[in-house]
Amino acid sequence: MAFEVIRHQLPLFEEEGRSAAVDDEQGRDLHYLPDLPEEDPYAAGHRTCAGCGPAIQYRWVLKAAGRDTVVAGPTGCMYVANSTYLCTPYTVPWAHTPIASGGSFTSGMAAGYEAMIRKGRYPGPYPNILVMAGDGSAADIGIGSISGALYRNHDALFVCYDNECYANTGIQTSPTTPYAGMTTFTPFGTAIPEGKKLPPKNLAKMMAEGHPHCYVATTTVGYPVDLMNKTRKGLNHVGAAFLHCYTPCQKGWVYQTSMTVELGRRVVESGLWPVWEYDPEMRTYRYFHPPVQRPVTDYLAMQGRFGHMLPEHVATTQVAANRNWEAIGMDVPETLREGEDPARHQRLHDEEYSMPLNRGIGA
Ligand SMILES: Cc1ncc(C[n+]2csc(CCOP(=O)(O)OP(=O)(O)O)c2C)c(N)n1
Ligand code: SF4
Ligand SMILES: [Mg+2]
Repeated sequence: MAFEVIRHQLPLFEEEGRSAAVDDEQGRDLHYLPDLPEEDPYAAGHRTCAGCGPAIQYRWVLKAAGRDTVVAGPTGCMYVANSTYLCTPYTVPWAHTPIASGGSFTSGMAAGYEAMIRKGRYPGPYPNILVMAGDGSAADIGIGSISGALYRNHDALFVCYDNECYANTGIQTSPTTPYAGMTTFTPFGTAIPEGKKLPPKNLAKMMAEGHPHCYVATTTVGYPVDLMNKTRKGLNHVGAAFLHCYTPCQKGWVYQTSMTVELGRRVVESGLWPVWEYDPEMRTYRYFHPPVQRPVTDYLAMQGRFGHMLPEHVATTQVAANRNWEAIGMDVPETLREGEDPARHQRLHDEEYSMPLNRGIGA
């Protein structure tokens, strides 16, 4: 006899007035809410850097998932910095996987729980099963195993915490490192003044277009309620889900440690990280339209990794942002169009900013 597999349906949090969907003065800072869960399956005491974006993401995702959760973590900062000998910050079951195997390991967990529940060997309900992999894992070394898991539609949430570099091994470039982002493998110099020459891989769109039966979404640590709700939607979706989260790396990007969440908003407001949701039933995208549109310099100037940029590099980045605005159905203001002209810029170091808060060291 086969037993029924009962699944959780996690309620969503009220978002209105709490995200960047409202003006700065009204709601930009109203993210820390009394009705969010008190539990922290990712407890204090880990050893990530101060201001670590991936650690913030881990905390919010596990808060949203709750106690009945099993989580896997492929090799990366969030494995190494979180698990010293006999000690992890998790109060839920956690397992490390090789960097390439986050998808296959999580497939096995999902298939195993299903089979055990059906056979009556696990009382259920089906737990929240998720993996949180870095960009080096999810967009590069382990993309095959995650794509396979999405394709086979295992009932799990596959999260990429994207700090836009291979952080744990010394800030090397990854496929999601942005154009002109300086890493230890993309130094700037006379031969290649921009540092990184290539545009970033559009991982989330690849996942949505390539696996149209899956729930896919993007988010950032700048919008905790959005992050938590998309976590819950991904877990509630019966089948595979993929969440791509922008998570600044203080050490690799060189910015003031208190600015992690601010970066998570400015990257959206400057058009460099479109926030959206893909609905697998309707096969449509729903794009978030931020109320503020900033020049890319408001974002770039906060980070030392961009401090070397020349006028033409800033203009190239503004071109990319403007194409993103158009792609998500927003008008491009005249001032931002003018920013496509290198003659409108100076070296990033000498640029003026409309919101000159906290310049990155070296920028
Ligand atoms: C097959 C394989 N290649 C290389 C490594 C070395 N390695 C360990 S952590 C890491 C960086 C992973 O980067 P990412 O997934 O982006 O996570 P982050 O360190 O940025 O958190 C690398 C390359 C490895 N463990 N396994
Ligand atoms: S190097 Fe970056 S990703 Fe790694 S722990 Fe530090 S801030 Fe976090
Ligand atoms: Mg990384």
